[in-house]
Amino acid sequence: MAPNPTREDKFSFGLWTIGWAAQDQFGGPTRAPLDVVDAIHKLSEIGAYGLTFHDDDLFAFGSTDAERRHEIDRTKKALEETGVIVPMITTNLFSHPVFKDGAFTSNDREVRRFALRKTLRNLDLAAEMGAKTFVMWGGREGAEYDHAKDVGGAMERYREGVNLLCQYVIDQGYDIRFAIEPKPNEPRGDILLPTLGHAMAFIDTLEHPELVGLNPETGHEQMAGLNFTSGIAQAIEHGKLFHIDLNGQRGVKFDQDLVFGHGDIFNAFSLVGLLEFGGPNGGRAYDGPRHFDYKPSRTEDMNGVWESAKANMATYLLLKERAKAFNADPEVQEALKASRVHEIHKATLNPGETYSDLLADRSAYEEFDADSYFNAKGFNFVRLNQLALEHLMGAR
Ligand code: GLT
Ligand code: MN
Ligand code: MN
Repeated sequence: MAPNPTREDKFSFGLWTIGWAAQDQFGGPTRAPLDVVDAIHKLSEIGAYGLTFHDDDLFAFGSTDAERRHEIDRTKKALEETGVIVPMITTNLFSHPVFKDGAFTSNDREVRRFALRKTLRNLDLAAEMGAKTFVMWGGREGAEYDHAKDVGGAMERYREGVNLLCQYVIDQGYDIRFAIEPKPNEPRGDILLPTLGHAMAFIDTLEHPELVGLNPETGHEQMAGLNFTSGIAQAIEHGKLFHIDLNGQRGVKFDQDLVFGHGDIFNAFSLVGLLEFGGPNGGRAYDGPRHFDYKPSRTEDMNGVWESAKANMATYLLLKERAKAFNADPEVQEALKASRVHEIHKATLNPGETYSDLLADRSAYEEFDADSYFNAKGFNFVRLNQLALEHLMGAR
């Protein structure tokens, strides 16, 4: 049995996830829309602590100020009644036809200016709702055809846009940081900032890199054929894991947005171990929301929607239990030692050692027996991985 989630677990859900009416490219909705007030009450009941949303999830694009205010106020009331919070807000810069060639990087300058205005307005809402993270998923920033987009120019415009948003947050005194969410493709043929690595490099070129980090989505890294635990570990090492979207994906194909763990469970196991315990023997690596960005399958009715929401949290908590047991197992500790995993923390050079000292060190080269690695000195990684699998399966 999975433990019951509590607020301390910091589980949050996008309104667009549990509220997805299940329309897709090939068919209309199979479920009725979910009202935000009902969503908040139900989330509270099942043990989640947060709700997140796009501006357009709460009030339709083009709503009047009065309509907008009405929805904001009834959302705030439900939040007060339940104690649910809004840890993150994001802007819809992808649904309306105006964004068909992107938002901050559309070839059309007027669209770019409109996109910035829409985002600035949504930053005010984020501040009003107390959201500390502002996600930027640029799903329409990209192209289908190489000659249709001057990528260098587009990156300049992306940078110009994000720099402006950072300046606004600073000038308003908002306690908000940005988190860029990479995705390789879909809806565009190729999306700018397709992976965590691309986004990290981009962030380092901004005027206020300290205000901008990452919102990795596990499934998006897999869509690029990448190992998300490794990518997220590199984001942590770079000080850039500001938020996370957890879900499931089975291989390199369309964005499935399955329940967390319903894709590559092995990778999910190592990720939870990393987030909660920093990997074997490490400290807690991430303290922010555990945000599920999944789509309850089109086959499900509302009961199935809530079962799948609970499944995300249950899977996470089960993996956390398993990761803890894995770390505590003396056999695992021995296997880690045999695999020399901890030795990576020892600097390659001695304190103060220079390349001249290294060049003078005969034991490092002339006397070093490289051939002794042939047919001997294995790293025992498979044994370690089997122990991980046995813990994951509850066999230990
Ligand atoms: C959209 C996308 C997600 C992003 C959301 C934030 S919206 O559903 O597929 O991955 O996180 O804009
Ligand atoms: Mn996705
Ligand atoms: Mn996402």
